[in-house]
Amino acid sequence: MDNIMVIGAAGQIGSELVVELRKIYGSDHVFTTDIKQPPPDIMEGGPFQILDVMDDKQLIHFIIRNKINQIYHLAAVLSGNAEKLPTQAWKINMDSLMNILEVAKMVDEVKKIFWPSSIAVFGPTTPRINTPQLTIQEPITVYGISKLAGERWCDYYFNKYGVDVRSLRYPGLISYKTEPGGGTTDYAVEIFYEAIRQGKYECFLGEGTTLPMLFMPDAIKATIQLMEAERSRLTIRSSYNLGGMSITPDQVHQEIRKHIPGFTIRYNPDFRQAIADSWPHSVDDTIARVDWGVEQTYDLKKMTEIMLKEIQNKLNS
Ligand code: AKB
Repeated sequence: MDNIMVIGAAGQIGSELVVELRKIYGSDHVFTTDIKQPPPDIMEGGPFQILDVMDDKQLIHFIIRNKINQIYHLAAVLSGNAEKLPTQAWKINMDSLMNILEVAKMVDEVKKIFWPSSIAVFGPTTPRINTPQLTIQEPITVYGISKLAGERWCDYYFNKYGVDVRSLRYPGLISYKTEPGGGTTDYAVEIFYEAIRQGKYECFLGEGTTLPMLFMPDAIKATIQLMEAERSRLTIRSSYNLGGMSITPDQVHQEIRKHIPGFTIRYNPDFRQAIADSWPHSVDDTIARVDWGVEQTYDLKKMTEIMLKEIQNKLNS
């Protein structure tokens, strides 16, 4: 059985991915790390250690000591936060990835790496509807530039050193367990919390801003599917396009109103509007479908029902 390391286990993706990985590999084989404490089930359900991926010496010791075979490197500064501290965000996003790629190159036991990219690798000159896998990429955010550079490094390490690195260009991710922090698509999580807590929400994007979004169970399934795919089936070593539902704040508002009729929304776009306006409306993930069979199961209606129910339970407990 492989030993798996998850970096960023306290985050929006990590806190849910770990649960699924433990089901597959067994709790003792999933080594979770972060610079902050994760939710109690992650802390108590298997090995956890505070670890900073920027510290390359600590990182390599951890990997060798625990005989790690697969690494999921999920730590990153997201688009909104990165615009506030551009040079720091660049350093964190790039240096952490380079540390992982170097370890994978040096340590033979490390067989596979997962690193998330994002729709942020696209920019205002990219075709916005059904954005193809291969297209113009001129991102205008620090986050997007770091993800695009990261993709090129992943491809380079695969071709030059045979490092088996796998990646997805996540759209906005919607989930109830752990809230995201500092992203442009975060409104699509906040809106559910505020609908339940306050019955009203002030949205930092305009009502008609269309972005591709994915419900977390679909994102986790796609991530594990990609990591379990036969190496020979993978034709993309930068990062696979991953689709989702194309939705606007207004559509989410209307869907929530079916459950909470009095829910009101006010639109007050901030600096994140320009970021959202530079990203695709929808993404073509045909290559991922053909290569390893990705598919989405949740639409806005089904997701809204689950989000409201689960957040209500969480706030009650
Ligand atoms: C963000 O909004 O920064 C992220 C992303 C789309 O990568 N959720």
